[in-house]
Amino acid sequence: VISEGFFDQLAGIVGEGHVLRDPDLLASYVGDWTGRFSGSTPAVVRPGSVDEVAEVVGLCAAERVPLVPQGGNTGLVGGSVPLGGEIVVSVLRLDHLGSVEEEAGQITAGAGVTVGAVQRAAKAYGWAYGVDLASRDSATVGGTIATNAGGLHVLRYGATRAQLLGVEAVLGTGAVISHLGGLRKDNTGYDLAGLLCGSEGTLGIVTAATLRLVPQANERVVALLAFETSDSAIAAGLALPRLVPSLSAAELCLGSGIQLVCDALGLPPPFPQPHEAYVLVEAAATYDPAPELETAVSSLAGVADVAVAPDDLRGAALWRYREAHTEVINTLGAPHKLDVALPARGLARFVGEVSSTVAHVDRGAATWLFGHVGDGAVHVNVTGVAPDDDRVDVAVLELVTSLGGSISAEHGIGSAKRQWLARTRSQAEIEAFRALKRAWDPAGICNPGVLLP
Ligand code: FAD
Ligand code: 2HG
Ligand code: ZN
Repeated sequence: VISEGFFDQLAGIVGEGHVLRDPDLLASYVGDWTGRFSGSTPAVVRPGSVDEVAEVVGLCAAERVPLVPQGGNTGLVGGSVPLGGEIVVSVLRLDHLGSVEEEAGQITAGAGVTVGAVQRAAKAYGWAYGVDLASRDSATVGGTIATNAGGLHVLRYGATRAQLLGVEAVLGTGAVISHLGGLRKDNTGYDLAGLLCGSEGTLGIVTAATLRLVPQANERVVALLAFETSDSAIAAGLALPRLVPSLSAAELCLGSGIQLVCDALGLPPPFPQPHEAYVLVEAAATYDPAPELETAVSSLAGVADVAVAPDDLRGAALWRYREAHTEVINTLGAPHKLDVALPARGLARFVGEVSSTVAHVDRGAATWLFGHVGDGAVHVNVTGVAPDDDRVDVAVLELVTSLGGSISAEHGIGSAKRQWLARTRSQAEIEAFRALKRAWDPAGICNPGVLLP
């Protein structure tokens, strides 16, 4: 039981108006984006500076009060909500965005700045941010670092970890570590930013980061390729990064998912006839990338039809068929989300088998597959299953691990997959995780319900 004095002390740090306790105000902080995970909290605290974050964490550590750091609350593995009654530390007020360092190609941003805001700032100076995802206008710099978010351009620029030049963070002890100098070369010991990246709020709270920017590639071509079989679509998705130097995305969709998106949003079908599978491709460069994409596509086997966007508007319309999958699947009820990666040789077999694996466990379940085929990853969404019935999760993850894959390609472990960590990380690795956790969060207050089994 937390004493009233604790909440008074919190209010003393951040101001009374930034300690929310009214149940109506708490609602949006305790439930996750998918609707599958919801908890409760005695309070949401909204610090406005790194010093306030440090005082809040220090107080929580002293009083042994567990906390969940939260950014945009778009995470998909139940890691951003207080499932164990923790207090929520929202970092959305850490929204200071520094100016783009034009020559160095970098920017320093507060943890609460959205990815979309970083992208827009970069664009204004002829640069771009290498990470893009459909949640861009809610997902934050801090949240994408904490989850090492991937997104649509990993095959070109890497995931969030590859963009990090430095972070500022408050560890679970309340200590502030800051390394925001932004040097491209800086080989001076442990990569603390790299460790915080993907730590899912279990080691501390990221408060700011210096991010590398990438050159803007103004010439762009977007095309949707239709295939008669998912095998040929997957083979194409895996081959394209090698064939097209300017490739910036290769995304798989299946006929059933495209049909669902069209029905839900009232969109026209992309082709006169439906096809079993599709790969959405984007190439971007400082020269016209269309000829090299065209040459590559003409060498692919099993292409049934091709739609090339003549302009950006039509390009965005083609992207909509792919990007809308997440929001449209949500209309069917809270999905079970299994974001997995497979070795290239096992991906087609996985995609071919996973729907029947799910149906075998639960005949009423529907399986939706889409995602970053160019990275060897696929998003498995299962609808028609109760939120707390994890039999299909078990069956899908068993199939993934039996084929040598990873139980999380990019969304993280969260609370949803913590019991599965030992399937992809060895006992020695997990012990190293725990040692780090003990050192950086000795009171065990930072997101205690996620990541570690
Ligand atoms: P939150 O959801 O608030 O938190 C996520 C995790 O990070 C939690 O464990 C939380 O405790 C921790 N955390 C948050 N902020 C901090 C901080 N400052 N310090 C320490 N820990 C913190 N993900 C992808 O990887 N690729 C995609 O393509 C993608 N597309 C998406 C599309 C949609 C429509 C949606 C809804 C989600 C998508 N996601 C995707 C998932 C999600 O957007 C990412 O995981 C994102 O990184 C979460 O950022 P956030 O600010 O919303 O973090
Ligand atoms: C995407 O790639 C996101 O669109 C979300 O990672 C995936 O909804 C999902 O399962
Ligand atoms: Zn994704």
